[in-house]
Amino acid sequence: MSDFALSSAALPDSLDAFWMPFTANRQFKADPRLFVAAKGMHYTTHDGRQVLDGTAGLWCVNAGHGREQIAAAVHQQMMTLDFGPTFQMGHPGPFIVAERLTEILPGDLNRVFFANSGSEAVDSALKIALAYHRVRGEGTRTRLIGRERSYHGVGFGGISVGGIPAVRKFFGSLLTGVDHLPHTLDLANSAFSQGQPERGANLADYLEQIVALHDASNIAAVIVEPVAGSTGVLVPPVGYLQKLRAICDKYGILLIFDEVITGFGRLGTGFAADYFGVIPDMITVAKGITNGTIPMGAVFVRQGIYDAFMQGPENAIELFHGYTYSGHPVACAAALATLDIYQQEGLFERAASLAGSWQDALHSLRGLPSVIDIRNLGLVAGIELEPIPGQPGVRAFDCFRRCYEQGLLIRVTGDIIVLSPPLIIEKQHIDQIVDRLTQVLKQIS
Ligand code: PXG
Ligand code: PLP
Repeated sequence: MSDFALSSAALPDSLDAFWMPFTANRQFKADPRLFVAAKGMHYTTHDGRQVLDGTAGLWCVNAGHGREQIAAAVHQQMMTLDFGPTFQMGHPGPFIVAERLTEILPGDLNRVFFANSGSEAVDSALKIALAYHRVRGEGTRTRLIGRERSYHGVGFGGISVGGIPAVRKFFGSLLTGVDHLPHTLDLANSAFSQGQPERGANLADYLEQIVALHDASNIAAVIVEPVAGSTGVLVPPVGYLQKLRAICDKYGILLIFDEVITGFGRLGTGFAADYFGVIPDMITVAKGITNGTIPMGAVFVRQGIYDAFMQGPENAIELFHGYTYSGHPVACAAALATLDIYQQEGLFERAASLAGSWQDALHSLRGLPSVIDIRNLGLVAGIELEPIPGQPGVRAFDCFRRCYEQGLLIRVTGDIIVLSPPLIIEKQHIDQIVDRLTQVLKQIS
C-alpha cells in the first residue's frame, strides 16, 4: 500500500507544491480539508471524522465508495494487460465496454468514442460534429451553439461553448464562431418548482433567432446539459428539450447532450435522454462511467454519424482524433465492473424510486432564512440562497464549511448549494442531509 493510503491520520508535510484546481489555494492551505478514506456513503477526514457524502464526490461516485468489485477488476486487469494501444492496434476492453453500453443506450446511439474525462469527451464530440458535416460535403457548418450558465469542462472547445463567465474570460478569444442560447432559470416565475418548471419552453425558440442570424448552413451543432449541474441545478422547463430537438431536426443541426453529470442513473434512468424522451445525436459522459475510480470519458454517437465517416478508401483513417488512453484497459475494467454493479443492484431504478422522497425532503427546507429557491430532479437538488449584499458566494461558502465541520459534504457554486448523493443513499441519509442543512441554515442567517 502506498504511504499516503497508510497515513490516514496525518496531513502531508507540505501543501505548497500541488496547485489545486478550481480552488482558493491560499484559503484552503491555511485551513485544509482532506479526505483520507471512503466507504459506502461516507468519507473519513484527516482528523478522523466521518462525513456523509452529499455530492457523490464530484457527481461521480454513483454506486458509493470503496466498491470491492471494481477494485478487484482493476487489479486483475493491471496484472493481465496494463496498457494496450488503440491506434491501429486493439485489445478486448473497449470493444466489450462499448458493446455493453449499447445495451443501455437510447435510440440508435450505438457507436462509442472513448476519452479520459468529460472535457475530452466534449471536445471530441464537437470535433466529430464539425468533421461529420465536412465528410458529407457541408463544410460550411462550423458554428457551435452552447448556452448561458452551462459547463462543458475546460478544453478550449468546452469553455467556448460553455457559459460561465469566470471560466472563459481569462483565456482570450477562445473558438470563433460560437453563439449561446439563453439559460432557462427563471426565479421570478418558477422558484420552488418541484421537478421541471411549467413555464419556459419557449426559450428554445431563441435557437430560431440564432438560425435566422447565422443561417442554418453555417451551424454544426447545439450542445446543452439536459439539466445544468455545475452552475446550480437548472432544470429544463417542460417541453424545452423537445423543442430544441425539433428545431435542430428542422435545420439539420446536430444536438449534443452533455450528460457528464446526468448520465448513469442520476435522474433515475440510464441517461437524461431516456428521462426526457428526447434522443440527441451525441451524448458525452464521464464520471459515473467508472464510478469515479479511474478516469474515463466517452462520446455516444448515432450510427448514422459513424456511418457517414465510413465512406472513403478502407485503408484510410476516418477520424484524425484520439487519445493515448482512449479505451485504456484499466479504465475499461473499471467501467465493466461499474456497469455490473449498476445492473445487479438496480441503482438507476433505485434512484427513480427515491426521487419522490428526495423531492419532499428537500422542499421541506422552504421557508428557512435566506432560501430563495429549491430545485430538484432525480437525485439532484439545488438550494439557492439570497446573497449577502456586496459579498456574493460568502453565505453559501460559510454553509459549506459548517456542513463539513458538522459531518456533511455539500457543493456550493456562487450562493447555490448543490446536492447529488450516491444512488445507494438510504432514507435515513436523506433525513440526515436535511436535518444538518436545516441546522446550518438557521446558524448562518
Ligand atoms: N461536462 C459537464 C456537464 C460536466 O459537469 C464536464 C463536462 C467536464 O468533465 P471533467 O471530467 O473534464 O471535469 C463536467 C464536469 C461541480 C463540478 O462542482 C462539476 C464538474 C467537475 C468538477 C466539479 O459542479 N463537472
Ligand atoms: N504531447 C506530446 C509531446 C505527445 O507525444 C502526446 C501523445 O503522444 C500528447 C501530448 C498527447 O497525449 P494524450 O494522447 O495522452 O492526450
